[in-house]
Amino acid sequence: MLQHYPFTVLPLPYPYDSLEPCIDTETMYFHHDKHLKTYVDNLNRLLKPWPRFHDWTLERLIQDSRELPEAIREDVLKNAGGVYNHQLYFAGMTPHATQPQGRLEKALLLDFENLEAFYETFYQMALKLFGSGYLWLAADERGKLVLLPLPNQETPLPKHLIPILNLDLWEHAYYLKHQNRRADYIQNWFRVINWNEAGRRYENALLDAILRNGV
Ligand code: MN3
Repeated sequence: MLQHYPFTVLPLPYPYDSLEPCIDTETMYFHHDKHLKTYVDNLNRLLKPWPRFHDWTLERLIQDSRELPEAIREDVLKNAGGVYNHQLYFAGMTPHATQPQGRLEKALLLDFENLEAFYETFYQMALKLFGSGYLWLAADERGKLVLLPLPNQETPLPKHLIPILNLDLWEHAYYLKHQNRRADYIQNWFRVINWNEAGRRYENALLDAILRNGV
């Protein structure tokens, strides 16, 4: 994600209705065209009077937020997080059935024993997350996987963790179809995870670790 100001709403990588019946068309439309767009518009509005940040990527705005003027720091962080997290969430789903493969599959088996245990741990943590936020699958600097609940639009980046996959647990992500039944939403999301995209992100995380630490 090397975009910078002015940020745009990236189109969904699949049709709005293609995740049915797991995620309904109306939710996808509102979530992508309204919720994400609001974060994009807010971020552009905040950055407009500050040309020296116009070549900053989303990652940099989040990671180096301490360098931002205090007047806009918190709001930029919130809205850059909102854009970053939603782009990851939408890219992390697909209408095509996928399974963890390659190095990511090996890492999941190493850290969770088997895939069922991974899904069960993820499920329990996603159920428990209080209020609005995301549950993250992320990799640390040595490639070890961690599950991390974060509130609101926080991201794992400031913790030196590389995001692999995230589940949006704000009610707007599921309320229209599932109302208060978060458990059903989590189970349905499991069926549309884009493991190819997650695997690609994990490979890149490992590559970054090698480049950083030397072979
Ligand atoms: Mn959302």
